Amino acid sequence: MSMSWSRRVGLPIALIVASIPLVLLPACGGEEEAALSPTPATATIEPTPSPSVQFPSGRIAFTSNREGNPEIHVMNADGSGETNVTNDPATDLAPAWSPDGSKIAFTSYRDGNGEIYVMNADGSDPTNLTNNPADDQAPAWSPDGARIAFVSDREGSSEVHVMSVDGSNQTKVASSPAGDSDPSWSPDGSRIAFISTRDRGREIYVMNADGSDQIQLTQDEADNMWPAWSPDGSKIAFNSERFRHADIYTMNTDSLEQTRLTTEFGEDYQAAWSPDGSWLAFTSDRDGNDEIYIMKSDGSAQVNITNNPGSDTRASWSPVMQ
Ligand SMILES: [Ca+2]
Ligand SMILES: [Ca+2]
Ligand SMILES: [Ca+2]
Repeated sequence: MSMSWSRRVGLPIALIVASIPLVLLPACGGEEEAALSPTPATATIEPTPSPSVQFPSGRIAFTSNREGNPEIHVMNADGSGETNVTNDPATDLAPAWSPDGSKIAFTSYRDGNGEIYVMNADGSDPTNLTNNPADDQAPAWSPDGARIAFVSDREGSSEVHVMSVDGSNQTKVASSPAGDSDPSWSPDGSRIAFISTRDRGREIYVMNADGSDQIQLTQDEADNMWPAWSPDGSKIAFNSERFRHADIYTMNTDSLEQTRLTTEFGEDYQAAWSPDGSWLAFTSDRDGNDEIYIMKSDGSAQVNITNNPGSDTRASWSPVMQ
């Protein structure tokens, strides 16, 4: 009798017990649960920035899918005044400001494959610069405004290319059988930092802008990605997964000494410098989905400035303070 009872109710009880954590987790709603949850259920929680944080000025472009597909958005550096400037049904991502702040280069798939586009900062007059059937992406504007570095797989593997801002003179500058990506110019325009997989994982390298004198800067078991040269040239910000999750680091370009800036649970990546070098924008999913954060360049005052359930990534800070 008891065996029969337990057989009959054993499965339902197990199902009920198993379902309790699923029911209770969203109701618990603490910060730890929110950070651990893969869903954006708690994305509307407002951040609680320190009242002492004085937001920097300037504008930040970023990629967001909050309106249904990836678009370039522009906002003030305190998160206000956010505007979708591409408004195209295709995927638009990876904004890069021109040095004078008047234009934004970006990657778009509106023509069927990745192309480098440039538009005015208000989104007007988008123009395809690459016009190549291969995948062209990850634009980076040279500090003198004359050239744009980008990544293309038009000859097989992904390689760093450079072109004039009108799309002419598209030239491969770095070549290896491995994939190279994520170019970032030094502020004097003489060198380009980039990522390569030529030494197993992803590592950060620098080279002269013509591709010569390639030097490996990071060498460890973790992936090191997204180099961003500081405006004074003294540091390269990047992210590394050496402590399991991606964190933002800076590296002194002379001593190669590294400083870890983020320690929160979650992925912190894609650092971008403010024009005066005192702030960094970056992407973090510590609040449950990708958001743009800013922090001071010593890692203090980390604040979520997007607070949107969509995916908000790839910040680029306008070089012009306004
Ligand atoms: Ca779009
Ligand atoms: Ca293309
Ligand atoms: Ca978001």
